[in-house]
Amino acid sequence: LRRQLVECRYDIDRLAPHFLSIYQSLIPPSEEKAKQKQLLLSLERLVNMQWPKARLHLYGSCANSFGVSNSDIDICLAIDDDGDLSKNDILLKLADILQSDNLQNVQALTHARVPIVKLMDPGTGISCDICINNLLAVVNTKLLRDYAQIDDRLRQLAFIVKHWAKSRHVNETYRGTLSSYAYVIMCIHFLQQRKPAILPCLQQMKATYSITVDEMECAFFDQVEMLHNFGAQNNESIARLLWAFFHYWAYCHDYTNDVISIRTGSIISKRAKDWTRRIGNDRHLICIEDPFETEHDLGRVVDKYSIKILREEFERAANILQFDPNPSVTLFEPY
Ligand code: 3AT
Ligand code: MG
Repeated sequence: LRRQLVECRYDIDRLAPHFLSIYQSLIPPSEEKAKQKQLLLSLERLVNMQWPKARLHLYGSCANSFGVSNSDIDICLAIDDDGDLSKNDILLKLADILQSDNLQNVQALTHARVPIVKLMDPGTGISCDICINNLLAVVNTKLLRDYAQIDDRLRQLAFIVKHWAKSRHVNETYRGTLSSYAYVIMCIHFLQQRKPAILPCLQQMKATYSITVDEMECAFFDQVEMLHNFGAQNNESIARLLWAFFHYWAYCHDYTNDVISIRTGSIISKRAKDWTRRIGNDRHLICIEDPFETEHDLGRVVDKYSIKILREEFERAANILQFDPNPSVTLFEPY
């Protein structure tokens, strides 16, 4: 069976227009972006009345260019610890400030894994989560956004993979499947590995952007406008790439030994990272290295039950793209 599946169907490229139109239907309209910017500015004005030097940054899918319409927005409050206030104090103070404005459902979740203030802006209907000083997320958001500008096929692939993952309920970290962030990293890695490559490895190139966050140096090449032709030697269509992506995760990835790494633009071994044993809750059943926090396995949420579900879903997707007469419908059938 494995051997049969290595060559994809002869007419795979004819499916490209179907997948492109699905991609297009998922892209948020530009008015939505404008509304988000507006909300960000008005929140910043409020925050600055209390903390004049504090800044608000968008991160996550509303800023990394992998967001679909009507997503909630993720905001990071960057504030200098003036020593007196703990993170929780800041969070509670922030909730107070926002509460007194015309915002709804303001809630401080101080005990969450990432503590946040949640709120809803009745003017725009936009919901947002605000966290404190999570600058690493702001930097990894920039890395993803920069990759997206190099070749359109990354955004196309990642939108469709995220749409598939949501439809099939395998984008639920609280139930042991993968985050959207992890799926985008998997797509970047996959496009770095195509022959010829569709994406470069920005962290291995001469750094033009560098910032130190939590004593960690985050550096990469960010003049991506110079890389617009990078993938031009490769003319694979989105349909072919989608098939190859699922085929890789269904039949080719070595789950026992390999870690995917967009930081190095290669596959590295679990042994080299000492990810061969379960330590605490880290089981390393599917290994996806975070580009900056290299000791973090983005697959650490996956357990012995959910790994089975994930792999079955990768196989299902690969087989649908291989054999199904109408794959652009079947692929996303609700679970
Ligand atoms: P959705 O469109 O909301 O599904 P998203 O891109 O907002 O996707 P997530 O909700 O998974 O993605 O995460 C929001 C951001 O938080 C994305 C990334 O900048 C950061 N982030 C998420 N998970 C991790 C992680 N494990 N390590 C570091 N940063 C992370
Ligand atoms: Mg999000």
